[in-house]
Amino acid sequence: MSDPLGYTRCMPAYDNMAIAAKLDLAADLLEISGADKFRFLSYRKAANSVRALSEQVAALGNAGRLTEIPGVGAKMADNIEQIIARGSFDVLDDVAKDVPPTLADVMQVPGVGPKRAALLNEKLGVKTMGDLTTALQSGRVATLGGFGAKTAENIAAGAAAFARHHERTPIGVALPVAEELSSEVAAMPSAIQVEVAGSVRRREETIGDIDLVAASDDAPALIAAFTALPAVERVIGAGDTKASVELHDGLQVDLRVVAPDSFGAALQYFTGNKPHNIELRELAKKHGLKVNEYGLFRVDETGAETLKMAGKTEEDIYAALGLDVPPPETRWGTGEVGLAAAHSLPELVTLADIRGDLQSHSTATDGRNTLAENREVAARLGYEYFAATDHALNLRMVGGLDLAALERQWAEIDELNAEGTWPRILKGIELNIADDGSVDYDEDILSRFEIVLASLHSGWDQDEATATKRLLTAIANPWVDVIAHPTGRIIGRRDPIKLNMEAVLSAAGETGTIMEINSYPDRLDLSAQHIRLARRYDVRFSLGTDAHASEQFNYMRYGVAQARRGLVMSSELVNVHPWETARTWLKRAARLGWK
Ligand code: DGT
Ligand code: CA
Ligand code: CA
Ligand code: ZN
Repeated sequence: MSDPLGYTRCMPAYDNMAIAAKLDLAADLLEISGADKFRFLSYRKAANSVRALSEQVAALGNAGRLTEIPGVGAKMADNIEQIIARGSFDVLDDVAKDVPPTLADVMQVPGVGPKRAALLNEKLGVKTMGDLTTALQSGRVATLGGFGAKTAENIAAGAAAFARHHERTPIGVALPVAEELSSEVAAMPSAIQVEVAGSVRRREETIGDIDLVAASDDAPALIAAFTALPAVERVIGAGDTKASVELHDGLQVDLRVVAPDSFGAALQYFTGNKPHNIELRELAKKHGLKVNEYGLFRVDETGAETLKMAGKTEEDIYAALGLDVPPPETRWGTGEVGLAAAHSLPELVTLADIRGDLQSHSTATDGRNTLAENREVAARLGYEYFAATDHALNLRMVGGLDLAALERQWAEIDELNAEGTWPRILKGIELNIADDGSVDYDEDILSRFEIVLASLHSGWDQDEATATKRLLTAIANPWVDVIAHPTGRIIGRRDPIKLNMEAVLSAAGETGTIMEINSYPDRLDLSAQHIRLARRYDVRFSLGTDAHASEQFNYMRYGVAQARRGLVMSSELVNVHPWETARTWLKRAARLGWK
């Protein structure tokens, strides 16, 4: 898909982190191969210097200045030049002929290490983490000379931990943890200011690790208090200004502490993402400035910092570069910096704009709470309305509603709505889109709902042409107002159904079929990329939590974040309007004379 903002960015294919990773990989493989200690340590040392560098190594390489990097001599400079040019270098290629690169992962497993990785490879043919798991399960690891049952048990525990840490964590798990930790750190006497940064602040769908940024006049005290928090299982590393810890649940958290006059710079830097930061750095350079985690500086011709121009707040950093502040959710490095420079960033939807939730389930099907209980939570959230969208007839396993059950629910809703001041409950339904694109009820029933959602609940293996035709049929149905969780994906568990999204979204735009942004944190469906695509076809959106329990009405903030990542303005969302207006956006409005 081309860049939706028509703005192309420019970043080196091998930035500092990528270069460092290649050097580290060579070090690991050399160590497994039994190479001389000085030899593999020299690669690790160079990797660390490259990572610590605030300038782009690739730019230094172009200027022939690589040997200025600490720990980088002529030979290492040649290696780095090769990485910049082709992504690898001769030494790495040579050692990789003898040692499979995937053994570097195996070596990292607690209880394995370089010597055992080599043995497992030589004796049992273990090359990958998968091989290790298989070998552990077969009992062959325990019988290997010098290992034994106890060692095998340790390695199995290590492998499980390794797998946990290398999986990404859903935002719905990471965000509450990050917020909780952030407030715990903020309450420490040595903390002046604390914010969540990194991918959590950008509200990515999944999170590698949590990043916290703090301002303090006594960084060592704050680091000590942080690493002593009860949630901490293990301190991975701690210095005077930075600590990495693993929590009991396996989540990893990085805390960076800076002086108060660098807080905004650090927050900006550690929020990222990396391409966004690289664009800022390039922009600063053009102005003869330098931006890093300590501030924005004027530099002289040798590159030395001469004057600090900003650092205390994030706004100051952007303003000094002539930029508006792009919302963290949009910091992708795909055009938002250009919009910020032109003062034309879109006014994105906020949680406060939302007047109602357009997907929820109750005890009538597979929800845990009654309509009245759901309504209590909706009231607490300040909503004017919410749609009761229980499952339709053909979803048999959850007791999809037949006409008699519908009539009962409608009577209950009428009674509840007659009580007055509460949020209004809308008579909705979540239809099933059958394999041929048809839905559960006839027109005489479909016309009686106030809002109708339709979604896929089966047929995940269909090929793209079949699945696309199926969805297009539902979109063409005049009684289908909203397509709910359009791709059916479950993050980390089920891939999206294969669809020609251009065809689906253009049809949605043409027919006025609303596309849901499902706010359930392991769905987040549409994806931000698909939302950006949909906006080009003038598609309108609805936000629904798909709550299956009343407290899940609180998931709305994940959907709002996803909408913001998709650059959605509140004018594009149906449920920012009072119901009297919102309902006129529905396809059925024309047939039912709603104006
Ligand atoms: P994650 O943890 O994989 O979900 O993603 P992030 O974005 O939180 O990545 P992380 O934790 O490695 O680093 C946090 C932020 O710090 C990142 O978004 C941008 C910044 N950062 C880290 N390393 C570099 C770097 O080498 N260059 C630049 N420009 N920024 C970096
Ligand atoms: Ca992170
Ligand atoms: Ca991190
Ligand atoms: Zn359900």
